Amino acid sequence: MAMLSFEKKYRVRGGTLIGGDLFDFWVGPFYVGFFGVTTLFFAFLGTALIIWGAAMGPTWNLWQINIAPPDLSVGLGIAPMAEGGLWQVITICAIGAFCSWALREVEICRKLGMGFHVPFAFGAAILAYVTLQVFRPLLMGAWGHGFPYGIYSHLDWVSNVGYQYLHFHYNPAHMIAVSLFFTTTLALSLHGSLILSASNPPEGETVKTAEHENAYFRDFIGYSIGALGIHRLGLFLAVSASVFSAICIVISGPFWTHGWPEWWSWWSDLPIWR
Ligand code: UQ2
Repeated sequence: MAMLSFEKKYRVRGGTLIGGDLFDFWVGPFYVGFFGVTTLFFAFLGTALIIWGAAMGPTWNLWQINIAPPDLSVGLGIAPMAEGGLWQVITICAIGAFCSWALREVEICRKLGMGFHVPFAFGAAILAYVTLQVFRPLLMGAWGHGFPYGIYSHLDWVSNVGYQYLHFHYNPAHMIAVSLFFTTTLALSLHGSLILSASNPPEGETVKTAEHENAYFRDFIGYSIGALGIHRLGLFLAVSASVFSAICIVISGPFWTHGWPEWWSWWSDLPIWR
């Protein structure tokens, strides 16, 4: 991997949260740190446990391997390894690895004197995962409500949970989350294409400037959000998509047990129709 000469200047000591100078070093291009070590620990242990779970299962077919959470009858208890315990330890490893990765991002932000926007954004993705695997199962009273680890099995879980609420697309928070995901792709495609169009002029012409970028959108829709603004909008849209994903699943079960289409009867029940 390329190691630019000026990068050495930013390989500064300090900014660590834990471990002081002990893990404050790089391996090749990668910063290590205390949380680099814990990330590797949880990631390798979790992966090894998934392989162990696959070995105990009936197939090595990559699509069909499945490591299921404990039976609903186990409730919030600890299950034997072969009966969901493995799923529980793998979930702990996953959360350990994700949080270690976020904290390693924080240490790098502190080291470079940057804002914490990157770990903040990653935190929204962690929130969505923890909501699915921990918060919702806790509120529902059983680890068995978490999704299984397997390619097809987790897709089946999504389908089954969807049908449990008759038509999940009527979930208002799900509607907002989907709209935010689509708007995120719209914003990134507008931004990516604008940057490429300005920085890849035809042969023989000079690279265009920020003024051209602003002028393009002012000519086009009468408004330019600005170079900083588009990144603020992108962060807002993407983080909001994850947060509304977490909301849409945590309200399904703990706060709404009927089908989602039925939720909309508040509309026809409005007194203004009488
Ligand atoms: C922009 C701008 C950029 C951009 C983009 C826009 C110079 C390089 C894409 C245009 C974006 C707008 C008008 C917001 C669109 C709103 C939604 C909700 C998708 O003005 O400034 O910087 O990349």
